[in-house]
Amino acid sequence: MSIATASCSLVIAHWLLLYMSSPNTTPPPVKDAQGMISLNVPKERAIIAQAIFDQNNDNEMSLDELASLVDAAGAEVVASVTQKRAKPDAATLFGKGKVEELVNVRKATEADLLVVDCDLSPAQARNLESALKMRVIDRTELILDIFARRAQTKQAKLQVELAQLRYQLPRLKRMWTHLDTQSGGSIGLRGPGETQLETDKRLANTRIELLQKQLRTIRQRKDIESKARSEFETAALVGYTNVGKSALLNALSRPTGDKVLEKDMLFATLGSNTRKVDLGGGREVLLSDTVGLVRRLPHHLVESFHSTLAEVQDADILLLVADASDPELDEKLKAVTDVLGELDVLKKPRLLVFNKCDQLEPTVLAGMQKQFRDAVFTSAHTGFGLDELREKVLSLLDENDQEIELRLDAANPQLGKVRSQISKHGRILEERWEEDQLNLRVRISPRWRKLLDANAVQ
Ligand SMILES: Nc1nc2c(ncn2[C@@H]2O[C@H](COP(=O)(O)OP(=O)(O)OP(=O)(O)O)[C@@H](O)[C@H]2O)c(=O)[nH]1
Ligand SMILES: [Mg+2]
Repeated sequence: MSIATASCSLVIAHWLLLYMSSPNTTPPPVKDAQGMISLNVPKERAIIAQAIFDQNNDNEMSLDELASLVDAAGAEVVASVTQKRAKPDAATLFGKGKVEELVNVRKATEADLLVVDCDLSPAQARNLESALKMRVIDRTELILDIFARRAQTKQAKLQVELAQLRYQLPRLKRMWTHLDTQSGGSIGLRGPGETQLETDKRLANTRIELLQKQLRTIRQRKDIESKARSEFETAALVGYTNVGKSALLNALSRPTGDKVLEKDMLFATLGSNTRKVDLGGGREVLLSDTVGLVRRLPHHLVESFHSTLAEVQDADILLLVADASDPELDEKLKAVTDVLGELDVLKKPRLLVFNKCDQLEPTVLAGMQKQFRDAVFTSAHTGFGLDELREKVLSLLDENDQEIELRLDAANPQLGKVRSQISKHGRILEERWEEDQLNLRVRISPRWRKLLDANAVQ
């Protein structure tokens, strides 16, 4: 399935019409190694392009990431083009000369589509398409497409569809004109007028409402599930995509939990997975893996994935994971911090975790350790630094703990249970018997204290 068709569910229906009326029948879909549906057709050939403007340095990262995103969407990069300009051209983003160059590159490489590393206005996309005579998609459409291919759970699928519809709604006109040219005026697609466009908008809006309702129901069910385990403190692994968050979750929870998917591809994880992790001394924490972030993450996705990212908002502490061996480490850390700011969680206690340290020269590692004294340096692959990570998580939770005195009646049938729960969720500092009462001085988590209060234990 092509990137442009996959990135738009409304287009799919019309594309299917074209497909079914075509005399060349293509073999039925097959599943690839990752269990994803792939049509037995050659990979699409993509030109990737970047425009760097004087007023916006954020664009100045290499095109490698865009190439990886194209790869993750199942296409092949055949050429890359960069332009530096003072400001974007309102009609075509790139200047006239660059557009001509792109026409020549398309002819030389026989490319099928152009992927632009920034957001295009509907008009810019339309103008570029007609000048280049090939499909043009922007970074947001590409990321939405990857999410659509990767979504496995019902929640993720609904979230992606919602994000796609929200993104496509103002662009419906472009899709229609685009298909109209492609079809050469096939029956049912000829000259769709304003009425059809209005109908489509209404249908899209109805679908958006339905998706929002279904997502609310899933969220309510998850709320109930998370309340059931609310006695445990929670930590969330957050970070750029492909830094090793899932690998760390697996390494820390081994051998108790089933393994979650860790894979060298962008956006391997789309939902959230939670495992219990033993921090030592009998104390446990619930650790959640979350969807990977990316610079300039489409706003529609952040909004739609709100319920998945809610794990981050609910967490007591955050483990901000970065790939220590990544040359673009600083830019990516900044991108993650920006999203955390958008989620309003920057006040939560957090720990910086530099993973993939097995990829570093010892001298480089030593230099980073000096520079980031509060961070933890790990390798999910070799196990390096994992004990220190557990200790630091423990002390971060400890800082949050509150010291209280408890008096338990010896005749209280819950005595043994309460005592063992306290060591799971905190520390017993002092223990004294006074006649038929057990006096405890303890440090416990605010969550557990709430539970004790609710159960009138004092
Ligand atoms: N060398 C090395 N590779 C690692 C390490 N940790 C993870 N990886 C590899 O990095 C790739 C990405 O790992 P994941 O755990 O899937 O990364 P992630 O952060 O969960 O990625 P997303 O789910 O896409 O956000 C995989 O190929 C892992 O095997 C590590 O400590 N050292
Ligand atoms: Mg992952």
